[in-house]
Amino acid sequence: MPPPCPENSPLLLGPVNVEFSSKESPEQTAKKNPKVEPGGRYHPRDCVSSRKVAVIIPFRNREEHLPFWLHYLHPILQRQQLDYGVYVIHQHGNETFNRAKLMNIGYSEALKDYDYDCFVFSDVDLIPMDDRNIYGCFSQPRLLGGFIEKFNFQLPYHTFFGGVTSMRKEQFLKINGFPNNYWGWGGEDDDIYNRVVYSGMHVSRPNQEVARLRNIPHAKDKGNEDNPERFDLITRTRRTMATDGINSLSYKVVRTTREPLYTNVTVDIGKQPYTNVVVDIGKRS
Ligand code: UD2
Ligand code: MN
Repeated sequence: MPPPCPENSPLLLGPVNVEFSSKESPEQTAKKNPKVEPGGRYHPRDCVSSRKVAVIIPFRNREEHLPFWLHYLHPILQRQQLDYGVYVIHQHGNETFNRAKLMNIGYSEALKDYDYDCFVFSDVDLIPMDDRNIYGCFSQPRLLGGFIEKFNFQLPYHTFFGGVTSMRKEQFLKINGFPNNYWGWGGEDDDIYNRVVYSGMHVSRPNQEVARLRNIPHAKDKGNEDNPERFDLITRTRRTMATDGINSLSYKVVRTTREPLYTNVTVDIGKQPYTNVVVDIGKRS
């Protein structure tokens, strides 16, 4: 049996040049990463990694972004000497998007494959600019993408916990996972932040030099309109987090496929149980 991997990987290169003009097909990326196994699994061959990481990506209709993510991340994750798997959790159908619920599903589905002890939750459109930003877990939940180009490489606000985050299995269970009831854009990241703090933990971040990311610019998606309930919902996390989360998760897997560079899990997550349709009756004259 090979020796344990060193505390700090000797393979790291530091800054990574990230740009979104040249397009490489996933087939070409797969050829360049021959050690990545079907389903997007990898483990170092010459040492035993102590970091068993499932990377979870919530997904729908972003076929143009995923190839960039795969192209940049696979080489980085290998240089970080992680024992990892990549899970693209694909929301089936046209109902309103639900990022946080897809993350919960990713956690559950990944654990059916392997004894992962660490979960990285990443938007499909965010790419790290330095391989010293380790996609692993730490003594506190971690914000891996604190300094993003679209926010001028500054934290957008002190309690920001969106983009790319990581949590150990115990940390994730301590907060009862993520909320399942944020349909549409926004708020779910702040709810997750609340859960972390209400559970007696705090958010750690790598330093600003290392935790810089580029975002792939995009327009707003159809089916992920701003959630008008979000301001209200995030005031209630303390009450809702015990009953809404990984302990109340329900979904149906439509299909799981092992692609060369990732595992695709297509899921039926149901739909928002009710919508706040504002009916303007107007004034009758
Ligand atoms: C911000 C946050 C993000 C999340 C979101 C609100 C940053 C850097 N990121 O991103 O973490 O909190 O606001 O929900 O501030 N997606 C699809 N298909 C869709 C819609 C979303 O695949 O139709 C996935 C995809 O992985 C995407 C992610 O969900 O990257 C977040 O959605 P977004 O990119 O529209 O939101 P954005 O950029 O405002
Ligand atoms: Mn985005």
